[in-house]
Amino acid sequence: MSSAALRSAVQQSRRSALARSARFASTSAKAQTLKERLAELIPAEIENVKATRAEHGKKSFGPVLVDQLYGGMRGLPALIWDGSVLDADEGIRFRGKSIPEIQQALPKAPGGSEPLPEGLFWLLLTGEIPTQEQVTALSKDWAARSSLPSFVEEILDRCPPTLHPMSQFSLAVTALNHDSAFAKAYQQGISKKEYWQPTFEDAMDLIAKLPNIAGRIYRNVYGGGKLPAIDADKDYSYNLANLLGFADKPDFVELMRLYITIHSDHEGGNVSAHTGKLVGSALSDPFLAFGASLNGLAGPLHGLANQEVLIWLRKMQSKIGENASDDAVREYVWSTLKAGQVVPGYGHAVLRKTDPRYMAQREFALKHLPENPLFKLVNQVYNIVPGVLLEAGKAKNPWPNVDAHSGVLLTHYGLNQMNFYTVLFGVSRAFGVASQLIWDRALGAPLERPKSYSTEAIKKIFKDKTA
Ligand code: FAM
Repeated sequence: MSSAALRSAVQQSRRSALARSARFASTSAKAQTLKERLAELIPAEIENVKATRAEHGKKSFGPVLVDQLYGGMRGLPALIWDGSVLDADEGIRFRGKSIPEIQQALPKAPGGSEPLPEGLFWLLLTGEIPTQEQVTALSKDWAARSSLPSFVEEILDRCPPTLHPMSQFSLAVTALNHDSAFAKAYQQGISKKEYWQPTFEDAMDLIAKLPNIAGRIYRNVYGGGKLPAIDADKDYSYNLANLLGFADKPDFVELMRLYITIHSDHEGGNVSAHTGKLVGSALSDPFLAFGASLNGLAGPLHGLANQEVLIWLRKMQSKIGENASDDAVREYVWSTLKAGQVVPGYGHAVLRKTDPRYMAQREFALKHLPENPLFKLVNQVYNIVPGVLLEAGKAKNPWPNVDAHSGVLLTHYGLNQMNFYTVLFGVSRAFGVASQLIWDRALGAPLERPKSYSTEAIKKIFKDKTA
């Protein structure tokens, strides 16, 4: 590197250090909207990315093995995702903060003890803990944006109740593209530099409208009468619970706050997050991008696992009875494996320890429903499945993931329609996908286009190579 280039790199790195310290300083005392704060942060982050690329851009991240091409790209460093990073042993950190840390640090509802997802969204976008006032303003903003176009309501009302709730969810979210601010601005010739602004508006609209979509699907499919109106003086999770018909149970409302927070984001490589980012990279608007995320989340190896866990537990109970012995449970787990099926709620593509999202839900259960028979069964299963999976010797991670626990909590409060569970996961996942979409447009992330190879091409490439 020439001395001029070195000087410029040092200056750049100093500038970026300054930018970072400003970026992660606590939110200024002046009340600001999320959009105003973002507008302040974006120029510094653009410089930060430039400096990082200047410093590290040509460095190797290690070898790519042919096995990774065939093996679902496990461990392949391939994406930038700023909201959260997943450690195989420790689990998820949102902007550097663990689940217990955000449970402590994020603002709560009056009288509540779980974090408000509004605060988590602010954290994902800015890296900062918002004030109570800022979180309340976000609740109000989302309430004001929450209504659905009547044609989207009609689409949902015309779906047969036999159509899976996730398919209905994806249809409705995709149809919201009708009013996309980004799609409209693009047609009108918006400059690249401004992309993030209509993306932000769409992302806010998307999140705001999800309770009305989820509530409408729930009531259409399972009954429960007319959908109540969103209450602008209440938080997002209260409104979601109310639309589902459970707001009279304060613990359920608290559960929603915790649930949305911990399901919001799990770095960028998981199917729903990566799909959203990939589709968004074609400059498809946030509704189209998140509709695609939902279709990935609806798979049984991903978000549908929360439904599958309950179905599996119920099947087990009908086969071996309630209060079955450990031996009977163990035998049932083996029979699942021998039938060539997976034990839902166990294993993970990245995690190698018990998922802290499982632990957060377990702690909630210990506090609110320690005597629940299904919770006791989940505990019994927790004590048995890892041993069996280890003995079977295939799964790299024998420990439970987030989905092993969520259904039990929902069932406890009477939300026992299992095929609705992934819709709640979807509402939550919008927080993570939407915040990354905003940053991708702010930072000018390019179209994703990795390289693929045929098996013949692989054989040819390595024909005469020894290693
Ligand atoms: N039960 C039985 N077998 C399992 C297993 C489980 N829970 N987890 C992994 N295996 C098997 C896996 O099917 C594979 O078998 P084959 O070699 O015959 O293909 C082998 O063990 C090696 O798999 P791995 O490397 O440990 O896992 P992967 O990274 O390929 O897959 C999961 C990860 C999550 C798809 C897998 O663990 C699984 O199918 N778990 C059950 C479904 C589930 O709970 N999914 C939800 C994951 C969750 F966190 C989420 O996304 N919401």
